[in-house]
Amino acid sequence: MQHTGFSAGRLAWHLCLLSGLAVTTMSAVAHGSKAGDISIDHPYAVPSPAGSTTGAMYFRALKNNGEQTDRLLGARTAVAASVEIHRAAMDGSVMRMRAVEALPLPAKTTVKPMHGGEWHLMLLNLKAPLKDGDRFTATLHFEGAGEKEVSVWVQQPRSSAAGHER
Ligand SMILES: [Cu+2]
Repeated sequence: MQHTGFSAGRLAWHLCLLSGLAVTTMSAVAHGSKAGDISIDHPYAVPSPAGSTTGAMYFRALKNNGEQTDRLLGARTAVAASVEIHRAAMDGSVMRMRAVEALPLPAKTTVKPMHGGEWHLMLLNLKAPLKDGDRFTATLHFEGAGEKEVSVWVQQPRSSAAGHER
């Protein structure tokens, strides 16, 4: 599914565009957890724009400490009707994002699915706006590591994947 062509997607795309501009220092305040071999570093979401029912969720990092490739297959949360994994890519001079079936987590590798970067989780049909300072739980589904419930912090973007090494 392409984002372009329906209004919710356009708003969500806006969100990504705007958040990509904010490149400052990440706060020292963070949280994390583990699911099997996967270290889940600081799940967060950005405040949803007024009038939007779409949100975007990120991680400061997902690190696969294991010897086997794993994949994030999806997530569910009470705050949204559904969650999609989205990948952004340049299409000529336009950034487009589309739903993909999984976010690959190669063995012994750290992936940084931060805002402004290649990956995010799109929260569709939010039950209520996501406000700065909110926290909500989401259950992540990894192919190898299984399911893990995490706390997601809603915050204004403080840094971005742009310019970070993978
Ligand atoms: Cu998206």
